[in-house]
Amino acid sequence: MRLDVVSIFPEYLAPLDLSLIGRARRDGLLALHVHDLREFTSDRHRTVDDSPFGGGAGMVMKPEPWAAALDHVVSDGAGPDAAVPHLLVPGPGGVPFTQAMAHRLAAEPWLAFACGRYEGIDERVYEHAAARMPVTVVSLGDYVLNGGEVAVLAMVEAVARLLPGVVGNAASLVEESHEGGLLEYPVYTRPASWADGDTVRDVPPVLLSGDHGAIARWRHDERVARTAARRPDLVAVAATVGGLDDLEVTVAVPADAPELLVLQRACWMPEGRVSGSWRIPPLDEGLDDVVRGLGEWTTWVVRTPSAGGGPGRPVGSVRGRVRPGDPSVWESGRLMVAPDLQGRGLGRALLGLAEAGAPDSVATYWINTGRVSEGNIRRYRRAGYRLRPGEGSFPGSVDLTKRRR
Ligand code: JD8
Repeated sequence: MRLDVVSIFPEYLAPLDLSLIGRARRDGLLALHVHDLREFTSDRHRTVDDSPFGGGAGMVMKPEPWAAALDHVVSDGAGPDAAVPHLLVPGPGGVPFTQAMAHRLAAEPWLAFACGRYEGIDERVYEHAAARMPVTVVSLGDYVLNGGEVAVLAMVEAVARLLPGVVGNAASLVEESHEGGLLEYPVYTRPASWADGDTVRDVPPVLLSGDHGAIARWRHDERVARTAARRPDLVAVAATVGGLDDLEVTVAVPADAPELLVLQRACWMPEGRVSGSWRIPPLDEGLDDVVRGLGEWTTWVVRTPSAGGGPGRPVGSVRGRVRPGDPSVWESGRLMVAPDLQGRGLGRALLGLAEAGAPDSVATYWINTGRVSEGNIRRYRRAGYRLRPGEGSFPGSVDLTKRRR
């Protein structure tokens, strides 16, 4: 990959000589060219800025030096891999930079970055560039910096570390935050028992157990809990389903159990009727069973927007877990949508939410429903599940499985 950066402070990019990115450049895994915008000025004061038309505070970066600099980058880098670069211009008003964007950019042969300063770059420079190459205005986050250099440092590192061979063990790229929608799990190293002054701090015993299945489950549960606590927005995937705007998704806690029990009984009543038996677990269970279930499964509850400070109405729920004893299987269950809100796609979104919580050890998704629940069976088939032959895991039920892509 080739990277070009244009800035009036080229020394700002010096940190990219260091560490993994520095070594990757020396190993030829990527070629980084930093250009000083002032090289492309034509006056003896090497002027790059001027006062803004229409008045206002600060200065604006002039178009001519930028056009000359970008044209130089294009002529200097054009080659068999790419005729023009993808130009990325950092700006507080840009599209958010994300891990997903980093992956997309890492797949491109040539990126160029234009670091603005002052109040920004004359808007006609964006038009000049867009007439020659793809241009994306991108923001590092919802706060204001003094220029684009810091954003470029972060974006170059986030993209370059995804290039083959840059990060020694690629496996460590997998279970990171923002890969797979969950934040990372807590990490520990020696000593297993740390005497921190007069406080002894021990590593969670499961990590010393050698039981990789249990360790995978613990790490997954830590990721879900941490994500729910710190970034509930990351689990709000079902936010806008069938006209149900701004639904709030949280990981259920014991306080949710009474409402979940009500929803559960309401949702399984039809299945009880068609199966001719009320003795099915969701209808048989009491409040204690629901609370115990919250301890054995990760359960998500979807509520309408909280009005007047109190929690909104629970309109759906689903739970998921790694199958005890087999970390390659992810079990989803208790998929429920309030009867008056069924048929809007919330069930499908909830199933996706549960599947998204599966740790990397999982290769197969599993779900179970009543043998006579044609509606559920049809829905799960549409979601890619296959009916397993024979009796399901519970009397009168069927199992369905789906291989993880
Ligand atoms: C590029 C000039 C400063 C911005 C007047 C302060 C990105 N997430 C981000 N926050 N800020 C930037 C950013 C700020 C920049 C430039 C990026 C070029 N400035 C300007 C407008 C208000 N000053 C950024 N990515």
